[in-house]
Parts: sequence; C-alpha cells; structure tokens
Amino acid sequence: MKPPSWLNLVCSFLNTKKPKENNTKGVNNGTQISKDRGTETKPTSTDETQPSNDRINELKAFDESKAGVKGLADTGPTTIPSIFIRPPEERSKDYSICPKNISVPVIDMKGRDIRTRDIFAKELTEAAKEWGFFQVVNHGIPLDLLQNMIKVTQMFHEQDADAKKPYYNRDYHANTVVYNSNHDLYASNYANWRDTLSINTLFTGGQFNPQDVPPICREVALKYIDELTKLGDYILTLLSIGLGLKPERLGQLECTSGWSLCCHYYPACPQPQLTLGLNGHADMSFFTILLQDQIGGLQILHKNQWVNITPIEGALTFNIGDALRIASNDILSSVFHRVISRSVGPRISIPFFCNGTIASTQMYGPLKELTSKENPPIYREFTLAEFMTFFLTSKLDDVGVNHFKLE
Ligand SMILES: O=C(O)CCC(=O)C(=O)O
Ligand SMILES: [Fe+2]
Repeated sequence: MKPPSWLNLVCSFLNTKKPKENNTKGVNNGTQISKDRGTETKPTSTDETQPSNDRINELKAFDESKAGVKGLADTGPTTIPSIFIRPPEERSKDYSICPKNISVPVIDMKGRDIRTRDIFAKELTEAAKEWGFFQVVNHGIPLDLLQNMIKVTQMFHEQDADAKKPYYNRDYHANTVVYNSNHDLYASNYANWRDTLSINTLFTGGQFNPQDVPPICREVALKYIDELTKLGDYILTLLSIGLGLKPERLGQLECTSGWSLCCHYYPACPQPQLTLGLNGHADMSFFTILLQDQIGGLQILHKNQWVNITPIEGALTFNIGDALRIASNDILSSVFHRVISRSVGPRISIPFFCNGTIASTQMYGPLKELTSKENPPIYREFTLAEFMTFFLTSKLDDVGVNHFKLE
C-alpha cells in the first residue's frame, strides 16, 4: 500500500482529531474531558492496542464495498458490526448528558444592518467566548435553500450504491470531491455510524471544478457555498468588532479562502448506545457553520456535561475552531462536540468549515492587537501549512492547540 501523501493525511485530520493527554480541552470521544481552561483533568487512556487482523480485514471489506454505513443499514441489521462498537470502558467513563434545559445562545439577527451591527457583534462575541457555539436565526439565507441543501444531501446518499461508487475514495489530495464512510476509518479505535460526501478546497484556495460535484446536488450546493462564504465573511466582521478589532481584521486571515463542505448522513442505528455518529473533537477550522435537520444528536461539552444542540428550523449553528481560538489568544473558545447515534433517522447535517488555505504565506498566531504585557501571547507563530502539517506528523491522539503553546 502506498503511504498516504501528507496532504492526504492533513485532510484526514482536518475536522476530527483526538487530543492528547493533558490537553486542556479533553481527550477523544468525550471521556474524561476537561474543556474549561485551567482545570485540566488527566484523561484515562483509550485502548491503544494495535488493531487485530480480523478487524483490519473487516474494515477493508466494509471499505471495499463502497456502500458505506447506509449500505449496511439497508440490510436491516438488528446488531451493529464489531468495527463500530465503542469500547465498554470508554462508554462507562463518559460524561453525563446535561439533564437541565440548558442550551447554547440563540441569536436572532432580524433587522441586521449597519445600525444594529454593534449589538449583534457584542451578542455573538459573548456567545463565542462563553460557549464557543451558538445558533443564529434570521441570518439572511433563505429557508428554502437550507431545506433544499438538506434534501439534496439526503438524495445523494439515498441513491443506489452503484450511483455513489464512482465518488467513493480516500484521496483528498487528488480529489476535491470525496465520498466515503469515516475519513479516519483505519486510524480510529472504532468506526462511526456515518457516511460523508465532501467538497474540500483548502489545498486549492477555494477553487474546484463544479462538474466534479455530483449532479444530484450540484446546483443547490453551489448556491449554498456562495451564500455561506458571504455569511462567513459577515460573521468575521462581527467577531472582529466584538473583539475590539478593526472590522476587516479577522477577514484578513483569509479564513474563508479555503473551505470544506461536508454532507453527513447518519442512518438510523439498531444499537445506538454502542456507537457514536461522530467522535468527540474540536474543529481545527477558524470557524464552522453547520446546518442540521430536525432529528438532533449534536452535543457539546459544557462544564463537563454534554449539552444538546436542539435543532431549530431555519437556524444555522456556528462554532469557533482551534485556528480562531489561537488567533484570539484564547479569548474565544473552541469546544468539544460529538454526535450520538439514534435509533431514528437518517439524520442529515452539513458543516461548512472555514479552514483558510494551506497556500497562505502569512504567519498565524495570537493577533498583536489582542495581546499585551499583562496579557502575553499564549501561542507561538506558525504558517497555516505548518498548522495543518502538524496533524500528519503526530499520532492521532497527539494533537491539539497545546502543540502551538509558548512555554
Ligand atoms: O453532524 C454534526 O452535527 C456535527 C458535525 C461535526 O462536528 C463535524 O463534522 O466536525
Ligand atoms: Fe465538528
């Protein structure tokens, strides 16, 4: 087997990563996670034994079927294959689900114009500091575009397996459009109950050939990407103002010049308590804008409890990624989140990761305007290429903003 190219590896680590021990934000899969800065909890190590040959063969057979989890689910199983089973010790050490009716802030941007800009900037930035996640309603993107985006995602995944096979691959370097199940299938301790179609442009500076996008979702996806890029730029303006920066300052980081649109499909699962839809992680993007349907399952870790992000029709969910957390010198929070499996489904979700482009030549790190003698930089400077390359040269569980900390 030829070794994966570094770009390929960078891609695999793009959105989901396992933090290392003593990471201030936690460890993989949400066990023993301490996300609150300064309250480090030593995590319990996850099972690091090498996968058995049986497991590797099972993974290969699953991968080579090119039918994904959807293909398995269509056979009507009453149990899930062992490759998807989360180790019992990890399940038993999991954090509890927040019992109270706590939810992330919901920001209503109705009446957004130049007069209300500062008000929204403040509201948004407070949410990004305190929660790292918030939902936005009346953001300006038409409801029918959101609904269509969910619909065409479902249509793509629910086509005959043969129609999807031509898109099935793991080579993010050679292809901007990639369909597969579990981008980290061979590296993770257990697979997640999820398939994904993605368009990735962080290596191409936002460029891609529209003809590569499957026709069933092409027209809607192109419109959606266009709208989200504009909305992303606007949110960056608001966050800049909220942080006391010049309105254009965060935009100058070229956060939206390279992006990934991931169209996730989480089939109904016969044994949801035994697996996850998506392992616990923080996004390494600058920020992420997520569209989800009404099924639910996304949870964030807040004060050591999993808090549900309850779906709101027409809302978009925003979260801060590690790159912006670093740029803000930890003023903004990048927060652990995961997706639980459900016996109902399918669930559709579509995160749009604003990653910046690997080709950017500027240096990244805490913005000078946000540091001072009293508030010195926590992180060193790096290029985005280094930031992303780090994810390929480290073990999966040896990743996190800590690597870029000064000390
Ligand atoms: O499906 C979701 O709701 C979350 C997806 C996500 O967190 C990711 O792809 O990084
Ligand atoms: Fe995520």
